[in-house]
Amino acid sequence: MIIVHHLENSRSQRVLWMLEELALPYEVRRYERDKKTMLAPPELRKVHPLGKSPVIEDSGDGGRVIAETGAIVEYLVDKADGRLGAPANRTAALDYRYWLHYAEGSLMPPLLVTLVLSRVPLFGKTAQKRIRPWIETHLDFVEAHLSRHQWFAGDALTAADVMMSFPLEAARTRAGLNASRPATIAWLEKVHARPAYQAALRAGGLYDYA
Ligand SMILES: N[C@@H](CCC(=O)N[C@@H](CS)C(=O)NCC(=O)O)C(=O)O
Repeated sequence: MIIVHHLENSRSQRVLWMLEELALPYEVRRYERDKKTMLAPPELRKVHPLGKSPVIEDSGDGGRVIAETGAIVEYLVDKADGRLGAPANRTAALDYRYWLHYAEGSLMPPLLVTLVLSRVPLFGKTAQKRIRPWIETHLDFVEAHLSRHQWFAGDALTAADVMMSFPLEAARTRAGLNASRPATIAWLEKVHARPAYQAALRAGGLYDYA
């Protein structure tokens, strides 16, 4: 059995979606954010030293603890004998690897900076304007890819799509992603319509991005 240490309204939602798609049994331990700071509660540090979410614990693997969404998602692909993993086609497999890393490695950082700046009085708004063009470049890049491909890594859903869901949801909620990028919006709608995605939302509780 896999225990998911899940923080409300967070990146961790992707792990629940992944588990639902793979139909692997899991249990959710929910954590609430501090209402003022929005940080995770200190209990999460007992699970992993960084005190962030997601973290999973796998009793089927001696209680092994895995942190970092990308590492968790790859762990689950292995556990499911490769389902939702890299496609056989070489180009699609390289796309798979690229987008899997791009989600947290390239797209999330400017989105996180803009979120943090939105909470900084006065100087925050001006600084946010400097970041905006970077985000626009990223969103154009994603739109160009999705206007040529059904999914991030070819013609079927993979873990790369799961990884890309949170940054694109966050971009839609707080960084101006809208109908002017129709392929990306269509992809988000297709994701949100999946029964496994909906089941994950029910399992996770509060989530403002879907
Ligand atoms: N790159 C890491 C980021 C983990 C992370 O920052 N998680 C956020 C949730 S969106 C968190 O736990 N924030 C609460 C905090 O920093 O206290 C991952 O994808 O797992």
